[in-house]
Amino acid sequence: MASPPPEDAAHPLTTYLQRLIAEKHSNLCVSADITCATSMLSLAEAVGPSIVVFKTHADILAGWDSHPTTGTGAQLAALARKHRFLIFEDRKFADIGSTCQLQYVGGLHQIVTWAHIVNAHILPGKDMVRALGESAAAWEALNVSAGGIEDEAPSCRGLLLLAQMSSAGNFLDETYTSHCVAIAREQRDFVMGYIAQRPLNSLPGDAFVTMTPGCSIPPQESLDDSEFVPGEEDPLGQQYNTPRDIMLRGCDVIIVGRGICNAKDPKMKAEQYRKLAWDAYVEKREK
Ligand code: S5P
Repeated sequence: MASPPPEDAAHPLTTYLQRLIAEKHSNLCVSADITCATSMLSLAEAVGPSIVVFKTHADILAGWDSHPTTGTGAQLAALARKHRFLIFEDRKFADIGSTCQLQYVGGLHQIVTWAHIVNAHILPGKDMVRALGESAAAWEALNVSAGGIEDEAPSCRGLLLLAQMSSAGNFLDETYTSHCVAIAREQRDFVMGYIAQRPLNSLPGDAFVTMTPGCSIPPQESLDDSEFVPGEEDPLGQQYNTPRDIMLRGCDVIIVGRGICNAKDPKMKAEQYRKLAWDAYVEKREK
């Protein structure tokens, strides 16, 4: 990988994401929590204009086609270029460095070839973050030498550290979160930000993006009954806040799964989330 960026430089994907946010008036990441590869692609096509990030769980998808140029990953990458969004594979790496490298580049999904962003738990320690970064750098070099595909997005890969989780009773306490922040600062050439419930930037050089799951619209504003209630948990301990609350905390992106995937009209629902989050984001910036 190229020499590390200056202390206060944001990761190129973070800079690009901020540009997409400003140009698309969107802080929305739709999480494709559905189990069919074709439906996942249809969802990306439908919500593409309203989003800045499309999050996948490749391992829950039936019918994944691993062909390098015509398969599911390649088709999703084409949709990302068409609608201008980043692809985030929510793989939550959590193994030793060597195994994580294999999981990132190999197997059925070959994640590094189509996902701009992946995420990791830091439980195994910081060498695993370095290991993923090395695999990303190897892919970047290969892609450049192969001529790459013409793409407005930077041809590099980024990592989000899971610094805080949305589920009730999780064990990611403040000490754990502060270790995430330390690792992010140390490896900022690859780490672009956090999955967290609030922004964690506190030093002048910090330019990490914050993406926040556990987001739902209050029932009185909801156009259908697909949502969970903010302030309450789903039956399995997921906790929700409103797009407005999350944006007013200073987070950059809301992550919404079932609230949009299970809606009668996901395209319309995505627009509703986009607008609620964007209005609150503007309000926060003007404060
Ligand atoms: O702390 C977290 C981290 C993640 S990445 N809590 C989460 O819910 N997620 C993911 O966000 C989760 O895996 C799911 O894909 C999505 C939230 O889905 P929803 O249906 O509750 O909106």
